Amino acid sequence: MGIFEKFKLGFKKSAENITSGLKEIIIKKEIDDKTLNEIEELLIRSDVGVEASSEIREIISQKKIDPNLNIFDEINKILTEYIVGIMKPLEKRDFFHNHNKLNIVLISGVNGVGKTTTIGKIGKILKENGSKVVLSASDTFRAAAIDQLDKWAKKINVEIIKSEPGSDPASVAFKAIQHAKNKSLNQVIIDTAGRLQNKKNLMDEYKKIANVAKKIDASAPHQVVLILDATSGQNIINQVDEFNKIIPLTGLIMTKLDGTAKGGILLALAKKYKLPIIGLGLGEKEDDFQIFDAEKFAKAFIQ
Ligand SMILES: Nc1nc2c(ncn2[C@@H]2O[C@H](COP(=O)(O)OP(=O)(O)O)[C@@H](O)[C@H]2O)c(=O)[nH]1
Ligand SMILES: [Mg+2]
Repeated sequence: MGIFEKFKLGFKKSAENITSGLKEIIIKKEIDDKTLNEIEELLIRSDVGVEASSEIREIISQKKIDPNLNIFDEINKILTEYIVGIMKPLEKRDFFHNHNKLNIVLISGVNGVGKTTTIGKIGKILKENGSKVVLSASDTFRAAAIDQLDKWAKKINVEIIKSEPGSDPASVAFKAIQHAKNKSLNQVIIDTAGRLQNKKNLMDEYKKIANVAKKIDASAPHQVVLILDATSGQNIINQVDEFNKIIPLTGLIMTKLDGTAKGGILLALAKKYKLPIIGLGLGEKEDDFQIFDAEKFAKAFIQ
């Protein structure tokens, strides 16, 4: 199965919701207020957010769809155009390009969202694109976290800088960045500990990592990427707010889209924050990752 088929399959539940919902709603040849309300409600139930849902309602009502056309197809077209219009500007393919200069990427997110796994996946793509990658095992909170990143480093065949469990995460990052400079490596990807929001000391450590990076390179961290778990529901919005407050985010990656009907939340996020979307996680394996593409997303979401 190709990655796009996997992606479509991941979105099957979300898409089926919308498709069968629309088919039930659109039974007449014209779109009246009742139908518009029902479409709006369906979209809200699919997690695309109140704002986007009401805008889509407005666009459909203004459109004066010719009753001789297939109304269902016309509405799908409007939805696709709307999604691509909002999300196309948020593509960030250059994240994966080899810029041939030191690029320090800080990976953030609460516990269990998929940070370490995602580092393995993006590290692999960066390496394939010619970057020289080093991972920084700055989640020193648990021994297992260091081992997990170590396994990924071996699997994708990149370097890793690590220290004993319980050691200072910022000093590990410092060593990783120094190592990159000494060896002319150009991508440093820093793993961090989760459960940050409600643990002040971990939040302080997170900030300290960024400050230490700045000491070596004033423009660092060049990327601050928040990892979000698609199955976390409305908590996702809080997580974006909280992390954005501490160090401004430069991009998002949403994981676990393979196991949920909640894919619509990505549109709500796009609408609310306009943060670049780097990619989507579609499973636990190294290639279960899709670099974000707005058209593909829309196609999978509407089907
Ligand atoms: N189904 C699925 N599982 C994932 C995905 N990304 C990560 N996981 C799993 O989620 C769990 C937590 O991932 P981990 O990378 O350790 O999260 P971290 O605590 O944020 O570093 C692990 O069991 C991963 O295999 C994904 O895109 N899809
Ligand atoms: Mg981890």
